[in-house]
Amino acid sequence: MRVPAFFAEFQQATDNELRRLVPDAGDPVQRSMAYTLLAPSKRVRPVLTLLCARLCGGTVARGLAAASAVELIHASSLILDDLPSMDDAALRRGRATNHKVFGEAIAILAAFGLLNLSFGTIATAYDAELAARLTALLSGAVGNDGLIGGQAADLLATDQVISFELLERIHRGKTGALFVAAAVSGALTAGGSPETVASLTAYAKNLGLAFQIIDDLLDVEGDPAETGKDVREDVRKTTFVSFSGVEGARQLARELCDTADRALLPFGKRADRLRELSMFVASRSL
Ligand code: GRG
Repeated sequence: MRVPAFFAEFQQATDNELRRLVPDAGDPVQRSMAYTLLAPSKRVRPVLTLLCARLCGGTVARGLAAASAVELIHASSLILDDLPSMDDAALRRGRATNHKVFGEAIAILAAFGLLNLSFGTIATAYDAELAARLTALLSGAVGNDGLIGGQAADLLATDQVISFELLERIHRGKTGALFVAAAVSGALTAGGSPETVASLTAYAKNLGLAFQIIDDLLDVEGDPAETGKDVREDVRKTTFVSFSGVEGARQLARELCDTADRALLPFGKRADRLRELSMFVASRSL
């Protein structure tokens, strides 16, 4: 399976900007940053940012710094997630995990380097008012109500029986929060109205959870040659698949994508690309 054809334009723009921000050269920390950041990725989150920017009448050029900042945060989280003290993973983006190549100390510094660069990129790309709004948005997505909180709850739930509500809360933080920030940041770079931002928030919230459910499914029945990461990483965790079974999880992801699409009704045909994105998310194998 491939990503939708329209991804190419956004992936290319993002990749070029990320290569400019973090050339694969220089000291070990920079090479370690580039190693994970520039490895093959679907770039779903920056694609979402740029689609939302366009939907709100903006351009790829103006949305690109926000899209890159979101991807920098994502790459940072992947390095941390794979560490021996977290998921202890060996394969990521089709390559040995960052700490396996650079060692744990450099990998941790590289993750901080990417996170730091994300906020620096926003600060230098936009006027003070927009930069402040985007910084607040992204720092909220990274924080205790987002990636960090979700990850902590996920780690504490290892080997524990947890409720569906807690499982959902974990993944709304670990995965959903950055999807929402990706969509909203794109809209803000294009001056999207509060109503538009609310609709895109609802879309991205549901899309992000669906994305995570399929991620759980791929942990069970995915092909590492296609996903580029280990399978059976989640055996000690409650997942959407252990809760609902393979078919139940797939159905749940479809329902969430339908709910996501309903939030796009106010945009009519202008949101067709976002509908294509949710169709991809519901059926992806990579
Ligand atoms: C301080 C940034 C920061 C994070 C600390 C480690 C952590 C807290 C959170 C982990 C978040 C995490 C890795 C969630 C999993 C999200 C997920 C489904 C990743 C796979 O994303 P894809 O399929 O990967 O989009 P590619 O490689 O295509 O980008």
